[in-house]
Amino acid sequence: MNRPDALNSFTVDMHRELFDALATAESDGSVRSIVLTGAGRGFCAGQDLGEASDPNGPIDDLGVHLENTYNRLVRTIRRLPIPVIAAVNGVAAGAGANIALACDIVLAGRSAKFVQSFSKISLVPDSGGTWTLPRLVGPQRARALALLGDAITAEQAQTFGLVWQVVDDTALRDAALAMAERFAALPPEGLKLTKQALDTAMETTFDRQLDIERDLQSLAGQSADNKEAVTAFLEKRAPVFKVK
Ligand code: T3D
Repeated sequence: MNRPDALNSFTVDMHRELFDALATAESDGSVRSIVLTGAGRGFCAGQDLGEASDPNGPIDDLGVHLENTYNRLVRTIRRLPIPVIAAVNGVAAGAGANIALACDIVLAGRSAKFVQSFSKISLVPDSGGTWTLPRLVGPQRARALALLGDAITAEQAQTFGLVWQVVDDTALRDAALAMAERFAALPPEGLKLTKQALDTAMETTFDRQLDIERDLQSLAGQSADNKEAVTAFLEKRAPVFKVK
């Protein structure tokens, strides 16, 4: 995200550019993971409030706008067959916080902050926040975060379960790229099916999830990636996965 002067807050144009970039990454076929981060001192301050309140601007009804932009973005991130890493390099506010939480792995620089700033401007947490937050932090913390709109530090966010790892600010970029390289070295089919399994797990019963694991494992077991990984293990050599 690259509007550093406005803390990478989203405009309609920025949504279009990010969506195009994700679509290109997906259709390329050789892309094995994505790192989402912000230019400058912030990750993302959510919706550009100047654009949202401009009577001559592109936004009329917020619900329509949400469906066409943030909902489309977080749905895409969840549906992508490759891991998406959020490298939260500073403040992540409003939709910016919840876009980070929609990613598969959240890394944060030590100075990062997470703010559900919606209540301060009389809006509802969006971009999946009302779904993601209680599942990640539990109902009590979710309510406090969403209703108070207090900023929490990267360390607190990690304690709450919002963040996988906190690293020094100067080490964040390298940590995110190193993780992306780790994903690039793993067999992609298994990662894709694992994302699918984890996505359904939050909404289903234990019994139904066992059925889903069985079906996805059946697909995974038939994949060339699984055969190559197991053969390489038995032959004591590094696996070579084919780029699709
Ligand atoms: O469908 C729909 O559209 C609804 C969707 C809503 C999604 C949402 O995300 S709603 C929530 C929108 N975001 C916010 O309410 C956050 C607003 N920003 C802030 O509260 C603060 O800026 C931060 C806590 C994020 C950071 O504070 P601080 O002190 O580190 O920075 P700052 O000085 O406030 O901001 C730096 C610049 O970025 C400043 O511009 P300037 O004065 O240097 O020219 C500021 O105006 C600009 N900026 C920050 N956030 C936004 C923004 N400009 C436009 N929109 C912003 N959201």
